[in-house]
Amino acid sequence: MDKRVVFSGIQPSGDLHIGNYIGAVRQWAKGQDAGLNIFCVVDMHAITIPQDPKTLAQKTKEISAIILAAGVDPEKSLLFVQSHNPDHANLGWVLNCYLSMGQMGRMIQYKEKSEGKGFVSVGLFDYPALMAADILLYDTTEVPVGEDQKQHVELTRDVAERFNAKYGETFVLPELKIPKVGGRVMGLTDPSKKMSKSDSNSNGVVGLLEDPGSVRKKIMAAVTDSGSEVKYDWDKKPGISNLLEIYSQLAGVSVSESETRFAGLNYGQFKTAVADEVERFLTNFQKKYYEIADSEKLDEILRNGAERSYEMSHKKLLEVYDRVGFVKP
Ligand code: ATP
Ligand code: LTN
Repeated sequence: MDKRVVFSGIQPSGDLHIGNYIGAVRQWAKGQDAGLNIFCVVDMHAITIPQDPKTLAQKTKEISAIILAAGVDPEKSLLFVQSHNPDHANLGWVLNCYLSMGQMGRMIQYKEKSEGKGFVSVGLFDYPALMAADILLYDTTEVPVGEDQKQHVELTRDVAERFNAKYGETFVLPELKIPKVGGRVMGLTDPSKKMSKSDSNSNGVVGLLEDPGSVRKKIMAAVTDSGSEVKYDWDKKPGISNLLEIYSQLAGVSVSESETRFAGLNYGQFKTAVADEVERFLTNFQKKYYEIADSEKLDEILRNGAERSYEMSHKKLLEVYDRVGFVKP
């Protein structure tokens, strides 16, 4: 049996964009034919910063449907909402007690998200303990995430090692898996910065549920570089290189194949071809999304995912409780 266990999570905050699709969600779908694949919509992580309750509920459903529309198949993979399985918070608490304030204070995400804020929750500081619990409950071997999550996966390995050394082999040490291509889709208005949900300039971001017509305008207005040749060269032509990557990822061809296709075209003609491809992709994607979002199946899939995840996680939680000396009820 394939012992590979893949676990990844995504927060139900903000609007998902093609960077999230290419760099994360689509990669999940691609890998799901081998091993056990578990994907979690991490609503408990989302409330580490203030959220409007109605929006959080709506985004939780929306992101779940997006994950399914991107090809994650509930027959092959598990998809569930973090707050539906109480084991995550319970193990998070235990792991809290094996993590030091010093180590947590060094987390870059915490520093970035707390900077300049009047109110910083203890939850934001403690975010990585809950993330470690998510991962360690399932004997996860691989965590496909972006570069920005590297430090959190390293912390997960550290706490697992510390626990194993004290109590005996309990947790499997997970490996970080950053996608080789598409790991960093850049913004359309500033190709030196990654496309990001929290970008204040929405012209740089292509939302997955955005009107394909207005996305077309954004692509046509995307920042290009000096010169006139369509060439893949991140140093000299970051704007063109980013569009070439987006095109090749969505059209399913290599970057060099795309370069050959566009040889001899000017920037305007090239952008029209990219806009056609993005528009085609979004139209198809949104059709699938609305079929799923409008059906009653979604709730059933999430309920089923939570039940199946609990069957696995609860065994691990009870093992941990036993190790630390909690008596059985
Ligand atoms: P924010 O900017 O608010 O932090 P985000 O757009 O970076 O949000 P996350 O929720 O942090 O999105 O990330 C969800 C997943 O999408 C992660 O695995 C992350 O690595 C991936 N991801 C985010 N932005 C990009 C991008 N521009 N290119 C490729 N992958 C991305
Ligand atoms: N911190 C991640 C989301 C996340 C996650 C996880 C990813 C929460 N728990 C477990 C992988 C495994 C983020 O912000 N992208």
